[in-house]
Amino acid sequence: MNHTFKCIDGHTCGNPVRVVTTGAPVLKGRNMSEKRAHFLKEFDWIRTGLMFEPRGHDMMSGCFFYPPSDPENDLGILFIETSGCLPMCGHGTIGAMTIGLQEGLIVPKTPGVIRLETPAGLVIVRYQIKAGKVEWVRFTNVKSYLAGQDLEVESSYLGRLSFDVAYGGNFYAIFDPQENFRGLQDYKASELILMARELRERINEKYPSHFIHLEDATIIGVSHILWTGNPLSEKATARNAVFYGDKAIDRSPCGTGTSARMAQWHFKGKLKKGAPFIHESFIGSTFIGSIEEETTIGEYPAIIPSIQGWAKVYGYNTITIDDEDPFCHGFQV
Ligand code: PYC
Repeated sequence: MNHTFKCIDGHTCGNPVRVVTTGAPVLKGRNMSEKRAHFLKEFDWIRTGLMFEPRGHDMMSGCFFYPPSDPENDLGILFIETSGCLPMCGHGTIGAMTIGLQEGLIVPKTPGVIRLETPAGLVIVRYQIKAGKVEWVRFTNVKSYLAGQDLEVESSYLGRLSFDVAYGGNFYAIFDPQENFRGLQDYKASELILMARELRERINEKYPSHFIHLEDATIIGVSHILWTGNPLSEKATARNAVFYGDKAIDRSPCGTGTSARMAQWHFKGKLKKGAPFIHESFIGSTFIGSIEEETTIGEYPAIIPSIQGWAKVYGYNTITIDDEDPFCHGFQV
């Protein structure tokens, strides 16, 4: 049997976004978090088929749109990635909203504002369109907070390392320059990937129940490693390289990673509400972050960050997953 998916492909600041416009499975659940759980249980073959080789690649990332659970909102989104279905994806949000608006898939109830239901919670999106093209997208993310600091882990490549953990829609272990790690500028992407994969495993082994979202216990564990280092441009506030999936370094500055890092900086007194945080990616593309609100989550201080970036549409794709193809569900090497 053939399963056909129409897709519109684009990229956000260099990182891919594949919006799948047909073939979304019917999902049960009262919100996108429950729908995500249903998708992972019964339909994960669609994700692996569309994201992994030979139809995707190590960095591939995409989404499906769903009707909103709350009629006040515009739509729901399910992120599909090589790493699973993330609760929230920043570059995915910027790319998907750009594609959705430009291609007429999204018509917001209030022009200029999209109320987007994500598995991690409600995200408010603003945008600017000029001559039929979306110039920028800015989204106000879920509450972001510092979840752990000055923790230690042993790397077989670098030795003992200290790190912080922050949440910005996913949990990030943040490695800042220190004695055994001089900064991401000293390494190739392939080296950062190799070292990060081991660190993620060791952190989740060493701290098995430390990183559980304070309001949603389905979000659990460090899923991403964020390396920091010297910016390439004088205009940037900071630079990062985010490791996700098994072999990916985000080409964009990573929206949830930027949110997590802003929460870390805010907690340490390095970033004030309203100050621009220009975050540079591994390839030099930038997002503009800002703290919109200071708030709390449980008893912890938290921020509500906004992230602004741009995306481009580049392709229209009809992808078939044929049950008789031995690689119909994709593969990873
Ligand atoms: O932009 O939030 C993001 C993201 C997560 C993984 C890749 N990009």
